[in-house]
Amino acid sequence: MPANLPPQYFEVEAKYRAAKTPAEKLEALEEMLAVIPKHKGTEKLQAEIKQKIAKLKKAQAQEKRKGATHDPFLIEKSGAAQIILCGPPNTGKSTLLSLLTNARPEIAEYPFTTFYPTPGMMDYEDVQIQLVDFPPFSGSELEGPMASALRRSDGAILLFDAQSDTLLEDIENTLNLLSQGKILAGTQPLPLPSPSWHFLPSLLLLSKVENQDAEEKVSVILELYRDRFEVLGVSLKDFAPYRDKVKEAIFRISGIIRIYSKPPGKPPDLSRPFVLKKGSTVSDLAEAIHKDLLLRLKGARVWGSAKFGGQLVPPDYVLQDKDIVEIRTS
Ligand SMILES: Nc1nc2c(ncn2[C@@H]2O[C@H](COP(=O)(O)OP(=O)(O)OP(=O)(O)O)[C@@H](O)[C@H]2O)c(=O)[nH]1
Ligand SMILES: [Mg+2]
Repeated sequence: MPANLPPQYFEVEAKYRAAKTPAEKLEALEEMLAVIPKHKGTEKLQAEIKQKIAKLKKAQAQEKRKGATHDPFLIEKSGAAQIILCGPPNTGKSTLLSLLTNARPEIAEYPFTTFYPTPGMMDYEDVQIQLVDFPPFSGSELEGPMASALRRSDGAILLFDAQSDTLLEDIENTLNLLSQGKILAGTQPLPLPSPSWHFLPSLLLLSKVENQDAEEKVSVILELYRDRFEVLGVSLKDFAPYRDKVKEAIFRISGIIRIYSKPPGKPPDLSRPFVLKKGSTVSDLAEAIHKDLLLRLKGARVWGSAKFGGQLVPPDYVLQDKDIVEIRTS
């Protein structure tokens, strides 16, 4: 039986052939099915179209599932802490990553260069800290995956261009965007508006500080935000004089301490610290060394933060960065 197809059908068929994306193809196929006369002569053609539609729909569903599991902002943590570099476009985030790690992100004079988060490893004395270069914040909304990544991280560097004519606005916009994701940034812990909020340890870094005007702006920002942030002005063009200060500041917000364990009667192993969270106690260290150690723990001798070297301290003694500890068991 002849198909006797109407001209309308050939129009949508041409559209189908011209379609570039699977979504366009699917749309054209559905139109073809709608306009095709439904009689015996077109049954075979109808079946073919339906088959093509089913195939495309299946592929689309698969893509969606893949997309759902592939979140570029799910950055696997490595090293002792993960710190995110974020802020408005073109402030030097990628430049900073390239100066402090071996990562080689794209850097350009124009804004919106970085599309995906890019990690790199920064050596700080005897630990490694992961830095993640973020795409710039923009618009009036903080994307959900970005907010989640910030909440999972250990801290952030909020980077701004000191030469921007709208520096104060840039800073306030960024803080507002973070607030939208219920993220409160600050260098020292701050009271949260409600328990669903998250405190993000952060530094306020100002780049492009290469003239008097920019230096004066840094002083103003320092004055305005001194209760909330540690503020540092730097030039990433001539970074050498700032490098150590910036690395130390990053370490301070990372929320970690390094503890060197010392076997009784032997010198400490200063090459491999135990990395613990700030506020950790002798008990936490014992647990990190070996679970069984905790059961037999009596206390420790501490060199460093203790009043005198080798002082005996109880299990709940709070350790400080670079303490040397000799665990005492029963
Ligand atoms: N003079 C000067 N230029 C800088 C400084 N920091 C960055 N730049 C320049 O600013 C431009 C932007 O640098 P990027 O590192 O790509 O900035 P970004 O923040 O990663 O930019 P987006 O990915 O677009 O958000 C580049 O041309 C850099 O060379 C600085 O401290 N001084
Ligand atoms: Mg970038």
